Amino acid sequence: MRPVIVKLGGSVITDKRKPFTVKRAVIRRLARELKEVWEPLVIVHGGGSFGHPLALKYRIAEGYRHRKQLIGISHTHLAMERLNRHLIEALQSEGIPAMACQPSACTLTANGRIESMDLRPLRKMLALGLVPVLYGDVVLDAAQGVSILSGDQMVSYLARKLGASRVVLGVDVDGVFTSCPKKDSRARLLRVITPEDVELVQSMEKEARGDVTGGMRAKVQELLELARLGIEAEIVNAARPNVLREALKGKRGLGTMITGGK
Ligand code: IP8
Repeated sequence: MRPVIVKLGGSVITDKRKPFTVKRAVIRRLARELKEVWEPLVIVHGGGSFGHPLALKYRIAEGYRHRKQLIGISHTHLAMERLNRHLIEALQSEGIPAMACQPSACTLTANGRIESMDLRPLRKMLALGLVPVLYGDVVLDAAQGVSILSGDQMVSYLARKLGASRVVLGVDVDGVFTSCPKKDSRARLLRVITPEDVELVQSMEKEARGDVTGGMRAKVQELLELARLGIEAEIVNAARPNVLREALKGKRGLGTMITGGK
């Protein structure tokens, strides 16, 4: 049973200009689109205006350095749980048997990279027909005390471990561009990226404003790990109605494909 793995980007489901604000109508629409996917599904979502401002304020991605960060760790996690709840409720309203999976309770990282993740409960959920919903989270880290685990890294890890049939990342632009399309009108959409495009990936934006886990480059790098193993992924615009649904149902070429060969 090879699941489809989807990431709902924080910029799609939250309003990044306003702290702790969800895009309710978008979440409801995405829940309707996800309802049309018949294969076993694993959903992961990003932090958007819930997790990132707090993670930034308490410098959690840099590791544990001071007791004052503890309350920040607690707040960051709770903010992610709140966002997760919005999503679960919307999915339930569509009849999707969604169930939250708390990454910080089953994952350890070392210097920000997943060292271990107990996937037994998640596999059981899938076998039963439940839809696990995970999220970028603050997690305990063997080397630096704590770290921020991005939804993107989780998607890549889960796809490898679960042998995903399809991986789709929903973002709020049409895919991966030569430069940021929100700032540069000459930005060109890239249709395919392969492991050979090393220079291209290096030239991509390293950081996204207000995000502690990196910009498009980090996403592409995570997905290239998968491409090297023969698991193709696509980055599509989930802010446009029905694009995510079509991508999840198997349509290719709607955004940027990250694949093993052109
Ligand atoms: O938005 C980050 O997840 P991402 C989660 O997938 C937190 O990078 C807690 C900032």
